[in-house]
Amino acid sequence: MLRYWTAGESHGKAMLAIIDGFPAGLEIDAGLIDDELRRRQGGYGRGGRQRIETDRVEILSGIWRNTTLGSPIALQVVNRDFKLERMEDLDRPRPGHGDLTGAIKFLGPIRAVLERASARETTMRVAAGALARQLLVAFGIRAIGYVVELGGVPLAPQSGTLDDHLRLREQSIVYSLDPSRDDEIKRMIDDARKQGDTLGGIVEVRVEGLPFGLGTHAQWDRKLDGRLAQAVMAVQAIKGVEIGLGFEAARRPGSQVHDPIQYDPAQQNGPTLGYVRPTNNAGGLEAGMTNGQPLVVRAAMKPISTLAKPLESINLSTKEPESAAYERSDVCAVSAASVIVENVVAFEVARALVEKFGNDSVLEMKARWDLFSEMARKR
Ligand code: EPS
Repeated sequence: MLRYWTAGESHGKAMLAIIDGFPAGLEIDAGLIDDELRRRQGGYGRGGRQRIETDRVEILSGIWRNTTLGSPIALQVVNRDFKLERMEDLDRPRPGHGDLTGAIKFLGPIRAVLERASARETTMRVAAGALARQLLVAFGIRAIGYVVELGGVPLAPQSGTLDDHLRLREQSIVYSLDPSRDDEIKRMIDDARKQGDTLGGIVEVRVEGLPFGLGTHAQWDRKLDGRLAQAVMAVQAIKGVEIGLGFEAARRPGSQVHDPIQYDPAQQNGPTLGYVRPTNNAGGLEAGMTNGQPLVVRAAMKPISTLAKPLESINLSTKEPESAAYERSDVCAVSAASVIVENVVAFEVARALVEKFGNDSVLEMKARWDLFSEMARKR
């Protein structure tokens, strides 16, 4: 099984990830991991911390001569803002953060909880995902994440190819596919900053080139839709996950939801095997399995809970009402969330890929992929 864990506190020495079950024989480009880390640090609305950090991955194990060994891969990103030993505790929990609940649950300081609850940890989810997507690319599978709504303003994805979308996203300061709206969005984020407020939004991830049959209908904890929902929902500040039409499907009759099945022999060598669908309302998943269509996942991010103009809270020492604590933070991290969700989704897809085609070596996976494609075309 391909899986990973992370470790590290926001202002501790370093952030770490251990990736276990990664197949042997894949050439890895660490620069591609750094590219994703850099993107995660960007997007208009980030705070002072990102001017301190320049996240770069160090590969500590599992890779030899740029090639995976099949043994656990350890990744590290050093925190430049390493100051945990000198940091004070907080006494006024911030509504929306884990401060109050964590301090009570662990019977300890708020600092002990917030350091790990911090979205700094997503550095390593991105690093693990950016590694896993190199495996996907070896099979012609590509993912893209972008912002589709910010502060309540829709930024509708334009039609076009994945490469068109990559170019548009590159131009946008908030990683949307509609850079013409950037000025308006920038003003909105600036206003929120002036008012000591924060903004949330919605991000979308699209994965193309997926074969039929990743995931399974057969058991609840192996259904790919379920796994994606768990992985995405577990990203800091995410409050909702949708696949394909998502909640909108509940509002329409079945005839306007389900994607008709057609056959086009000209496409039988592509991921659809010729079974084309005029719509993709299912978002690439039926019964927890990929159906040859692009995977489409959306996630809703709440506004960051650290407010420069703090909300009402209680001083835990005196139990008297006081404003919540304020620590340096971001005004809007929805762009960063698009990078995080993109890489988290990529990891889950890679996990499902090795479950179907094996995780000993990339060579064996490729042979099994080819055999399956041939057999599936004849089905
Ligand atoms: C965060 C608070 C801020 C953010 C941080 C998440 O950190 P600091 O307290 O050091 O200013 O910048 O996010 C990151 C450091 C990051 O790399 O994304 C929080 O409380 O969740």
